[in-house]
Amino acid sequence: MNTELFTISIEGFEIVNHILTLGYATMAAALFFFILTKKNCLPKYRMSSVISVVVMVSAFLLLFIQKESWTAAYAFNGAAYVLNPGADLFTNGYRYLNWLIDVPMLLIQILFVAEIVGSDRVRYMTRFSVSGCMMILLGYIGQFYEPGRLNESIFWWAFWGLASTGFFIYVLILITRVIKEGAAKMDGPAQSLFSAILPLFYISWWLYPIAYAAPVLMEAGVSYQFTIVSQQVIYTIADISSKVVYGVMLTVTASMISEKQGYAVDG
Ligand code: RET
Repeated sequence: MNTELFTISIEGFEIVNHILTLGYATMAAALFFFILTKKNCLPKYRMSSVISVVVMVSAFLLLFIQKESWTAAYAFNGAAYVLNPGADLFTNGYRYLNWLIDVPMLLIQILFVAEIVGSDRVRYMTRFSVSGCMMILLGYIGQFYEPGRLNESIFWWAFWGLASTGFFIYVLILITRVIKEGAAKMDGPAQSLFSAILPLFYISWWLYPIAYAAPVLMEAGVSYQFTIVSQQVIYTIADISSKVVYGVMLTVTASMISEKQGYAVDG
């Protein structure tokens, strides 16, 4: 193996270390936010906060492991960071298993604030869970063949990535419908805030396939270091916006519409 190819500069190594730490520290901080603000809304909306708590715990653990995996995979050779002989390779695989929990949770969470109830809720829950999990599982298979890995195969990486994208498009169609349906029941600032979740969703969720595709840059001659560092930066921005910012927007919307319905937070 040509380990030269896998050299990371001090700056590159530290940026990834810092950004992964920022990621799990944000999840830990937001965990407290969701617990402490749970009672700011009517009981019918509280499942949204409960789901955010579940997502925070799972993301905290994953990002912590991800950072440990990063520091273990490389060793300082006096000038730069190189692959640590005998250590496990750095892998994004854990992320996918975390998404398997978080993706259905994030998609189901919004149904409570959008007040989609009864059989409609069950239908959306089923469609979201099945398509969300399929999207992740197919992407998980594909990431084993990522360009730059020892067993790279551009064909299989693109094949599974495209198959996964089919389910992603379906998720986007469904979420657009849910956000429009929910917003139609609201008015004033709550409606504006809730509607703003749609662009946030589109931007933050597209970052994941972009990070998946980033290694193809290496085929175009971009360095391993630049590719891997930008991939981790993109993932972290995506994680913070799709889980934390999204959850906070839902919590604030829920408290606004609760107040409108005469709910007063006591204590
Ligand atoms: C993959 C594979 C390549 C094609 C597509 C993908 C989409 C991933 C998405 C992930 C979202 C994750 C979230 C996690 C939050 O915890 C699997 C990278 C389309 C959209 C929101």
